[in-house]
Parts: sequence; C-alpha cells; structure tokens
Amino acid sequence: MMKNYNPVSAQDYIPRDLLKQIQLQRLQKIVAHEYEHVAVYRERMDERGVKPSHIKTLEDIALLPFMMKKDLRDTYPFGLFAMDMSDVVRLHASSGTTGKPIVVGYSKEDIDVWVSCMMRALVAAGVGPGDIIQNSYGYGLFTGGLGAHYGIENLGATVVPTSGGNTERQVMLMRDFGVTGITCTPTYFIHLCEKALQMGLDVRDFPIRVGLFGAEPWTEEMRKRIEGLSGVEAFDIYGLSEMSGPGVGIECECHNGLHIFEDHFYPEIIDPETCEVLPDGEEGELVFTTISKYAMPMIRYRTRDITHIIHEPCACGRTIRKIARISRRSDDMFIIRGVNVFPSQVESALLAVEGSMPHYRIILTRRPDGLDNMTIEVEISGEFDKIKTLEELQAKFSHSVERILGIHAVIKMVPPNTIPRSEGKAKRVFDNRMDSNNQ
Ligand code: DLL
Repeated sequence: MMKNYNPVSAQDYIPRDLLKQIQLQRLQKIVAHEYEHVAVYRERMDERGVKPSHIKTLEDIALLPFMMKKDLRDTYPFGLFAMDMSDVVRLHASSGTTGKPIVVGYSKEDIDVWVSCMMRALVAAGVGPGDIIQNSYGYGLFTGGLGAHYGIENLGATVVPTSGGNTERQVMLMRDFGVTGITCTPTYFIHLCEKALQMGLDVRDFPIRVGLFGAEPWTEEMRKRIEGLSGVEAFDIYGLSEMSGPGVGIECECHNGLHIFEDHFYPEIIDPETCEVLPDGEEGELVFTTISKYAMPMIRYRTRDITHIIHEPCACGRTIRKIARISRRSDDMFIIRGVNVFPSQVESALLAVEGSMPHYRIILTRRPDGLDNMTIEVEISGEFDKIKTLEELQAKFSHSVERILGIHAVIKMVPPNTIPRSEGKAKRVFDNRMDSNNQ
C-alpha cells in the first residue's frame, strides 16, 4: 500500500468521506460563482428554476444543466469567462476540426491547481527529482507542452522542452542528455523510436525508463508495441483543455485504469442519449465539473469520451476513483454498412496480428452504387519483402478485422514510411464519402 507515497500526492489517498465533503463545498462555491458571473449559464439555470442554494448534496449536481463544446464555440472567445480579464493570466486554445477554436482561460490559482495535478500525475508514474524528462508535447496554444512543462519543473525534475518535431535532434538529445522519461503522444513516441533505429540507435539502450502518453486514444496492443520497441514503462495520461489540460487523470503502477484527480474534477457518467446519470461500472459518456477552477469553470461538461468509472479500491492505495482507459469518443465513430466502428477497434484488430506495424489509416469511400467501402492502409516493415509473406499478412489482417468488426475491409499494404507521421495527435480516419458522392 502507498508504495509510491509522496506528499505531493497526499490528496490521492484522502479518505472518501472527507473527499466528498471537500467536493460538495467546492461544488457549491463554484456553482454560486458561475451563477453570479456567467450570464449564459445563469439564464439556463433560471430557465430550470435552479438556484445555487439548491445544491445541498453531491447528487444535486443532476439538477444543473450540461455544457457542451458548442457552448464554447457559441460564446467565442471569452463568453464563458467568470473572472475579469485582468485576473486571467493565461489563455490556451484548441484548434478543433471545424470553425472557430475553443478558448480556455486560467487565473493564477487555476494554474497552480493544474500544476499540482500534473505533479501528482508524474509522481504516479514514478517520476521525481533526479529524472530528466523530455517534453515532446507541442508547446503553444495546445495545453500539452506547457501543462507538462510546469508540472515537471515544479516537481524538481529536469525538463527538456523539445516540443514536437525535429525528430532526429530529439533522438540525439535523448541519448546525449541521458533522458529518463518522456511526455508525448503515443504515436509520436513510436516515430521517435523508429527514427532512432534509422539512425542506427536503439532506444532500448538509452537510460529512458518511463513515458507519459496521452492526448489521443491508444490501445493495450499499442502499449505492448511501445514497451517492446523502447523498454519504457508506458503510462496513460488523460486530460482536456476544457478542464485544464494534461493531468486530469493518469494510470498508477497497476496499469488497470486511470485515477481521476477527483478533488478538482468531479466525474459523472451519463447515457449520451437520455442524459441520465449512470451508476459506477456502467459505460457511457464522461462528464466533468471543474470544482476548483475560477476563471472559466465548466459545469457538467460533456466530454464525448466513452468510459466507465471503476469503483473498486486500487491496489496502489489511492482512494480517488479510476476510469477505464478511453479508447473511443462518441464523435469518432463512423458507420459503415450499418455497423458502428471506432478507430481503436481497427487498431486492436491490426495489432493483434504478429509482425504488424502500428502505422495505419482508414479511408472511407462511397461506391457509385451507394455502398460504403472501408480501406485500411497498413505499413509493412522493411523485413516483409517476400510476396508470399505479404499476402499471408494481408489475409491475417483481413481476417482479424472481420472477426473484431464483423465487416469486410480492403487491406492495402503500403511501403515503409509512406503513412505520414504525426508530431501530435494522429489523424487516422479519412472519410471521403461526401467527395465520392459529388464525383
Ligand atoms: O489532449 C490534453 C492532453 C495533453 C492530455 C497531453 C494528455 C496529454 P485536448 O486537445 O483538448 O487536450 O483534447 C482532449 O483528447 O477529450 C480525449 O478525447 C483525447 N484524449 C486526451 N488524452 C487521452 C487519453 C489534450 N489518454 C481530448 N486517451 C479528450 C484517450 C485522450 N483519449
């Protein structure tokens, strides 16, 4: 119990009764603050006849209206700010795929809370003073770079702020600086390891032992690939700009779910159709309330991320609850010939095949007769040059996809290094069905 105990993480081990008291006090305070300062939200509460004084228990949170990404877009840029601009010390923005970015703002105290959560995340991954952490999350408006940066620095570890890109140089610095840990997307780390091999180096020979990987969904199969390729222990770290950024939750050494820093982010799981709150253990959409963020509180924010809450106590001794790894977002889903498909299922199917490479993309097209096609491009590794082996591999992929998804996909084997590598979040799905329609 409490193997990795560090005073930085004291709140991870707080008795649950006390945690609930703290959560309630914080919730009451934040709802009153939001009601007073954010007109859009006050109007919504008024429409429902809900006043801040109605929040008497944690369950009363169900009285409050939800917030969605659309609310952030509709109030662009500062419409959801609940503090004077003179008290806002930092802005971040996430680009999104369509239209205006969403903007988030932080007070000095909000930043302190964010840093403390990031420190707790690093401690859970076994990072501490003496470690040299290469931070390859992008610096800038994206929360990954600066979020991880200040956590590492305040913990007393050494941060190497490489940001994303210039991969060859990153490999060189990793080796020359004796880097012991890395923070980046899982996809970028694989790219780094492969680049090292191209340079005649093997990351397994470097002192690096730990990685905090997140910002995009990844699978258990991908974890095995990463650990095999690099020898690092891979931790899944979760977060989103609307809460703060990285460090909303992380795995501990047990690697069977992500602890949520519940004293700052109050989680709920809802049925995305009916919006009904679901009990622990049931899968649904993750909803968060920031109970200690004042410049821009988010109340019952619908993340679109699909998971369930794990209520059972964790062997690490932490009392804060866990969520299951997030392998899908409700808006990632695509429908092909009537079957719902998530990219992570395709990843699991591909990586279940021995000898596969973790580089793939999914291309959706519509045939002139209206039928949808799914083509999966998979990269072959340099070793697969014999046609027979290639054909065998292709058949194995096809079979694995059909077994897991229940539909047929065209498997296209492409030469090594032809699928573009991402420095940040990977784009896996290319839905060209509209274009095919217009042809
Ligand atoms: O991706 C913050 C972050 C940076 C998290 C670095 C972890 C590490 P956004 O750009 O706002 O923020 O994207 C948030 O990314 O709602 C999830 O859909 C997805 N996501 C983030 N972490 C994970 C993860 C950052 N570990 C959105 N597993 C979230 C699966 C993740 N999905």
